[in-house]
Amino acid sequence: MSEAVLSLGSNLGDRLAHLRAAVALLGAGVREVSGVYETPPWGDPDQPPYLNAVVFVRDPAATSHDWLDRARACEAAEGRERDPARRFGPRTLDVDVITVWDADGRPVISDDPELTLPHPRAHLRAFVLRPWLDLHPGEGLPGHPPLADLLAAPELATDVAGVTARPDLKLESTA
Ligand code: PH2
Ligand code: MG
Ligand code: MG
Repeated sequence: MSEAVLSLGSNLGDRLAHLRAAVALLGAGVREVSGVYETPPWGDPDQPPYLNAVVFVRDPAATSHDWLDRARACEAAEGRERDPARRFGPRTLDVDVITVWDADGRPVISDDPELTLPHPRAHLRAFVLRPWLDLHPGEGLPGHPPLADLLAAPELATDVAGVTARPDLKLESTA
């Protein structure tokens, strides 16, 4: 069994539709979804604002790389194009594997360049940490202080202030 936290982001086209498509494509593996947040672009300021959310997923059979494959399949389905000149540039859909727990509930630690776990920049990203706080945060980001403490760090104050809840937007219909 494995469990994972995935981060969803979109800043091109119908942003909410892209995030919802990811939840639909991840299917029965999705156990919890966060609220949707409007967030200023991080890492490359010259692009539109993002919608971000976080999902908690579980699948008895999935390995860490299965989560990566599923994340990439979601991105491909939503027409994601990669611009090698802009590492943190705009995108229809980005699905990042933030952290994975194995069958024994232990965090997977990996320096595989294809899938570094936990995600090496998640602790710097209010657009990941704040939506995650909506979920049962568990132990949070392995190897780091609790989510609330990370969000309270002075270095993140500007980013945290820019993260705006969008309760008018929902990832899943409640019907
Ligand atoms: N994703 C990026 C780069 N910058 N900024 C925000 N606010 N949200 C994102 O999801 C995001 C970003 C590349 O993965
Ligand atoms: Mg990303
Ligand atoms: Mg990505």
